[in-house]
Amino acid sequence: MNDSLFEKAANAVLEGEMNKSKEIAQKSIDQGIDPLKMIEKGFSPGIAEAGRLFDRGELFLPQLMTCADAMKAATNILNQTLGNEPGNNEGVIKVILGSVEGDLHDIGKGIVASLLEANGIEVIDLGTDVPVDKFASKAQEFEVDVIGTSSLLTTTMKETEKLENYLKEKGLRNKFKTIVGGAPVTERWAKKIGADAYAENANEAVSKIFEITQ
Ligand code: B1M
Repeated sequence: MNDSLFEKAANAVLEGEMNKSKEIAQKSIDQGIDPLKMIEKGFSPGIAEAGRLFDRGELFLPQLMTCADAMKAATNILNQTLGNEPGNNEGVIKVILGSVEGDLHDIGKGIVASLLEANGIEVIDLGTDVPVDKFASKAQEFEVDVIGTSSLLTTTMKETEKLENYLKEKGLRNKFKTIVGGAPVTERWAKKIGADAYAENANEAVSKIFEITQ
């Protein structure tokens, strides 16, 4: 039963069918399917396949954008069911999140943000294309515990190293913990640049943030 809904979700994204995606997202909520499981097993394989076809030149950018819109419409619905509403988590761990400068990908970051909030972590989401000085100034302004970056491109991934160096230069490195994520980012990269943590997915982001802020 779930398997066929997962398959339908993947196909709706791959075909760029926004309305169908929304319908399937709503149906999965009505059926009581875990929203994160629905994203990971249903919608994500669809966008991953779209990415593969794009890579092979079998799908063009406008089509990929339509697929992304369908994916985003579904995750927007599912993210809301992950847990707490934003703003209900005052007094606990505070995390600033953003996609690094030059990076406009934000679907995964949105899922991470929602799951952190669902786990009682306060999230300040700076959006996309965030330069390192903005991460630093907003982290100070909001007195956060953790700076979290998302990078989806091999080129923009280097911004995370820039951030580590910037924080050091400004004497701020010890004030905040850092966590990095996004498809091309690895544990090895995180260690190389001196980030405090790496998370492969939204669930891991939650556990790693609890770990580094203990
Ligand atoms: Co882009 N794109 N894209 N794209 N896109 C990739 C990343 C790519 C791998 C596709 C491909 O060629 N196969 C490729 C990068 C190649 C590379 O760098 N080696 C690529 C490219 C080339 C580009 C453009 C340059 C294309 C062009 O213009 N010619 C362009 C760049 C724009 C820019 O950023 N400046 C571009 C544009 C776009 C769209 C706008 C069309 C759209 C983004 C829409 C949006 O986000 N609003 C898009 C999409 C959708 C993708 C793919 C297909 C899917 C990304 C996604 O949403 N995945 C992607 C291929 C792929 O990743 N398989 C691709 C689903 C999401 C749930 O997963 O984001 O990985 P993900 O998030 C996960 C984890 O990574 C992790 O948790 C999340 C949930 O589990 N995670 C974190 C993420 N952030 C985290 C932070 C953490 C912890 C965990 O802590 C803080």
